[in-house]
Amino acid sequence: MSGATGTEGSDFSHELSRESLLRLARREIGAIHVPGFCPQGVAEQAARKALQHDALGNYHKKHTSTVGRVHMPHIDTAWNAEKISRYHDAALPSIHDVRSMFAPHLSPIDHVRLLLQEYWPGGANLLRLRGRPCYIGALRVFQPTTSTFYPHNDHISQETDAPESHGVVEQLVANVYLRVPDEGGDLQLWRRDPTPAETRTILEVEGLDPDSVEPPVHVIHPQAGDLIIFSSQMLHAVTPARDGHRVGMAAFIACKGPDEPLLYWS
Ligand SMILES: O=C(O)CCC(=O)C(=O)O
Ligand SMILES: [Fe+2]
Repeated sequence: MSGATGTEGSDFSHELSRESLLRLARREIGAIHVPGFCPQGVAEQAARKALQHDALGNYHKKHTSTVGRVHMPHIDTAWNAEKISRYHDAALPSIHDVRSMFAPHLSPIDHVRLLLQEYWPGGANLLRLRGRPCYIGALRVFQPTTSTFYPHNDHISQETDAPESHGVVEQLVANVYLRVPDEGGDLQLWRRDPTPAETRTILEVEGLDPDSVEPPVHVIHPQAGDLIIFSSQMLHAVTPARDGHRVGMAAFIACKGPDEPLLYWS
């Protein structure tokens, strides 16, 4: 387990900037970890609301189904036309609802959106698929002791074949942590993509047996309020919490090259 200095060393940047984003997209660094990106009181206010939210449901998965989320993320559309349509209908009202959970403060995912727009050479924008806006800001709830994400990766081609998803050269994911247990709930990062055989297993059963993979390169125990951005195409995992809920906010970021806008969604 490590804090901001443990295994991070020179493989992490601790500021979100034009330079750190470009270096992350080129895989010259393993992550951007900004401690205290969001004030802890603001984070905790939203974590409390997430745990009581009417739209708190589970991911539509077999193995990660104990991980809750507020509003439907795109992955749960599962290539189903009716669900895709519902997802896009709900996208903007869901964004506005999540924003209101942080009011009167700035939502940290909105803050990330603004900084990406300002720093990335080609700017940044909300992803639209077949012209329709996506949701962003999915709140994830890991239950005490039972929720885990096995080693896996995330790529837009697993979720959609819409024309706007073509040409992605790197996919990142930004997580803002709102509540973190004292023990467990660690983020594990490997510095490699899955092999073709591992990719097949990830698609079939949502993740790899942790014993089938070498130890992770980085193990991070985030603090409430931290922002961590890393490549979602490389293997990563979340260990079970030990003594409480783990609540985070996640957004994927597709990168088509420095001069093209970054595209973000949940
Ligand atoms: O909650 C985390 O620390 C990362 C979860 C994850 O797998 C992701 O954001 O893609
Ligand atoms: Fe992931």
